[in-house]
Amino acid sequence: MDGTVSIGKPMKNVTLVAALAATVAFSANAMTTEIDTDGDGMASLSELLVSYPELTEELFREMDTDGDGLINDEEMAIAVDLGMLADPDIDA
Ligand SMILES: [Ca+2]
Ligand SMILES: [Ca+2]
Repeated sequence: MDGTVSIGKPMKNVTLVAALAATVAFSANAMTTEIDTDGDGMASLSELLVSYPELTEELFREMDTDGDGLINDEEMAIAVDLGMLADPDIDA
């Protein structure tokens, strides 16, 4: 007799957002004065293009998660963490 019972394995579904939120707390200094040239604490597309010439408007929109047209420190940290941008702290 084959008495095998198939039991579905519980899926561990950790949300990406929660993981990112924890990471952001440790990389709050992602925004640098090198990028934020006008010193308003936000990085615009044109400011980012100076440091990241390969940045596309499409990628910028993905980074701008709250859709205000500017990248704040948190959005910047997430973008760096996801590998969308190189870490600005690294000396080239
Ligand atoms: Ca700025
Ligand atoms: Ca934004």
